[in-house]
Amino acid sequence: MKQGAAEYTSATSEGGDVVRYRLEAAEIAWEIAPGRTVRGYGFNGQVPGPVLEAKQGIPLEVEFTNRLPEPTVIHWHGLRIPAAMDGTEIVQRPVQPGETFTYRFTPPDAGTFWYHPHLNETEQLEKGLYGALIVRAADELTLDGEKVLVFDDLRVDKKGQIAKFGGLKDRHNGREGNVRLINGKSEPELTIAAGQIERWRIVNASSARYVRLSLGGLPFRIIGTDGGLIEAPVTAEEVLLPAADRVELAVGPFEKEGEVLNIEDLPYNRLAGKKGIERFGTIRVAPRKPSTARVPERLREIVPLVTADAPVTRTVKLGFKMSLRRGFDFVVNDERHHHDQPVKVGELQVWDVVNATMMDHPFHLHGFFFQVLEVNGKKPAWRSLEDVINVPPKGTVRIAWYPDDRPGMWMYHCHILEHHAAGMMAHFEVVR
Ligand SMILES: [Cu+2]
Repeated sequence: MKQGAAEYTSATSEGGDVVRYRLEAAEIAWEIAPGRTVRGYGFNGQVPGPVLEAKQGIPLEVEFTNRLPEPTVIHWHGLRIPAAMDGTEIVQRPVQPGETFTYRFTPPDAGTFWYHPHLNETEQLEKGLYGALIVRAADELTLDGEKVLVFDDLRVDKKGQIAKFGGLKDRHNGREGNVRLINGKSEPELTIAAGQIERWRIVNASSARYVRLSLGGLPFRIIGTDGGLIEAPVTAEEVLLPAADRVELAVGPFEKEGEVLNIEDLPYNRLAGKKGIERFGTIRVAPRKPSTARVPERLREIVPLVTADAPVTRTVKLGFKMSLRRGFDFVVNDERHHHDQPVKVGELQVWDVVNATMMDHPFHLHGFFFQVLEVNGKKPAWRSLEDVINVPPKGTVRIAWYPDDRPGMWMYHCHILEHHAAGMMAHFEVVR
């Protein structure tokens, strides 16, 4: 599962260390399985793009060159960085074919993030433009090993190529695939030594698929989500990853050497077509090795943003609307590509995200973490920092977030890429 290294330098400049990468997007022959190649897009010739390793509080520079036949921009999903570096079409002119743009920012939080285009996403991500970005803390929790696993699904047609977009049906349901990939490969085998515990950083880069992840039905410990570590490990046998979501797990120890476990996506009905159990890959338990890993009982403290029943400052309604021209639209507050009210720096936000439709939508806020206060009136079992949360059909999720001093244009949207494209998005300004 080794991913090719990006060009990487950690150079010393006047202000101290800078981590530098060079990324190039181009058309590639993407080998999804031995002897099975599709025409796709890649960063530095590979899918996923290289794992970018940044350091918390140390500037990161990514010199991006677009060698695609179409414009693009690169969004740094989950990073709390200045608006101008968010990599969307509202904060920068798209990078045209042949052009180079350098992103510069200092990642403030340790965790598992990802990068992907924010233009023509339904095509560019499907073709393979995505990669993980790890921000490491100086005092990182290290276990016996680490894996970065980017999940995706791809719809391959009878000719063995990436299928053409499925029109209104895909626009409605979101495009799900018939080939399931981990790190760009169809159903790979991962290995972990018996007796060891590893830190697995997982990103769901699918266009629309919700991955209800199971590792052979055996328990694992959830240790982190979108915004880094949670307060204490949570033992679970499955975890739901809506499109664009991340989770960090402490996996193992497994006891039986030679055992093969399925990495599965369990049935989940997001009311856009049911699926059964589908396999993403396997885990082979390798010969036993000694373990020095210890998963602490306390991982971190997350100070609650809201202590009492804070008043709701905004309602965001995710909706569906018939349209004479387009058949239907997905909307926010009854509007496609909604222009929402500004938010003032320093003013606590409590938002009710209301899903007025009959299907799930993964709500994503750019550039800021939120805390989930309630899902359908119920407090979540544990506290976390998130930038993606599933809003169940006809349900309401109450979130709280704090606009720190990063004025500029920001967005929120449904991260089912087809719904975003069909209008379920909004932009708003953070003002001083
Ligand atoms: Cu949606």
